[in-house]
Amino acid sequence: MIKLKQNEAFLVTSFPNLFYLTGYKNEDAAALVYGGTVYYATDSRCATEAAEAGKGRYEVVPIVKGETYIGKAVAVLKGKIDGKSKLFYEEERVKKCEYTEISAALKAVFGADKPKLAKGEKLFTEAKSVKTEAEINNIKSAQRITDRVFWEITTGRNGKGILKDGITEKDVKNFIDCEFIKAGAENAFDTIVAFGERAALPHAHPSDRKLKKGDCILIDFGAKYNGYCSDMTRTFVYGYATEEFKAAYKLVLEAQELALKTAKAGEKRGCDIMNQVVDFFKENGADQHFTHSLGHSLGVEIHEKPGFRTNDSSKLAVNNIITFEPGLYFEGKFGIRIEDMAIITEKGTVNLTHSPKELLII
Ligand SMILES: [Mn+2]
Repeated sequence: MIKLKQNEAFLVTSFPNLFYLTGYKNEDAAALVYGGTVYYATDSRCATEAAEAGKGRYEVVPIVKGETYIGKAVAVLKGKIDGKSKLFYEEERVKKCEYTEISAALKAVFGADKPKLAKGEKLFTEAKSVKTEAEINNIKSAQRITDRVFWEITTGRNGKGILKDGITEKDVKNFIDCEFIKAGAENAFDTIVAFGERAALPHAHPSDRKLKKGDCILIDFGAKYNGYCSDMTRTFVYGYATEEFKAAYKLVLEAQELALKTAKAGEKRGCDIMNQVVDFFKENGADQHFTHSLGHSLGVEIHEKPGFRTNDSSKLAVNNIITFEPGLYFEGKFGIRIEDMAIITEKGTVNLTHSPKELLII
């Protein structure tokens, strides 16, 4: 939960942060955090259900005709704070028209003695980066579903999985997305399935490309469970693997294991872990094929902070959950990415991803 001082309040308008605060899924709302209470302004379509769901967690303030979510949430503050106080808002998410509406609402409620608007995004970023036990359990459940779907694809009850000559990237994507729904989950993001040379495009959109012997198969996917994301990538081969592919695969796996071994809470920064992997690829003459960052935090959103990026100097903390996803991409030939999620601890990392990583040949 975000931490505020006594004379501070926070107006929340973005869906991810509303969900983070309330655990209730609804885009048409605004929330006001003040004095340890979350006031949730929504309309009559959701007010009854939201009040039921929010017992003990937030208080619903229903809007009536002519009122707005923002106006109603700001009005909660009347008589509570004044011109010496701060009202935080989400400066990285609020649209210009919403900012104008917030300013107008403050003026309407407080007149000249209105609280100052202040940038508050960092309060959410920091709070969300440290996962609670309940959040960790949701992410673990999401990953369990993802691991199971990977098993269905590659092995399944018949021991052969679903892959065969002529199956398309779209077919595999559809299979994954249906399995998520059957498991009571949804997609954390758009599933990526890429065969052969298309795997050299790190974020390929699934196409009608048919599977043939000698293709690599790159699948980047994740279930979302109770609103919490998982994220995993596996690359394997259909039929046979070339020596070139095997060597590159070994390098990606070694890079990932190196990062998983090095990351821990305390002095290590996101950029340190990223740079270490870049250096490792450099020593092996492959750094020009590693074209993206090494990883990102995730939770109610698929991309959160901190991350393993050259420009992220934030220190890793206990109960961050971050992906470790090095990749090497060879245009016109193949691409390889291996992605796990791990919890950061004082001693190191605890991997939440359990699908096998030794090179799989199907
Ligand atoms: Mn990822």
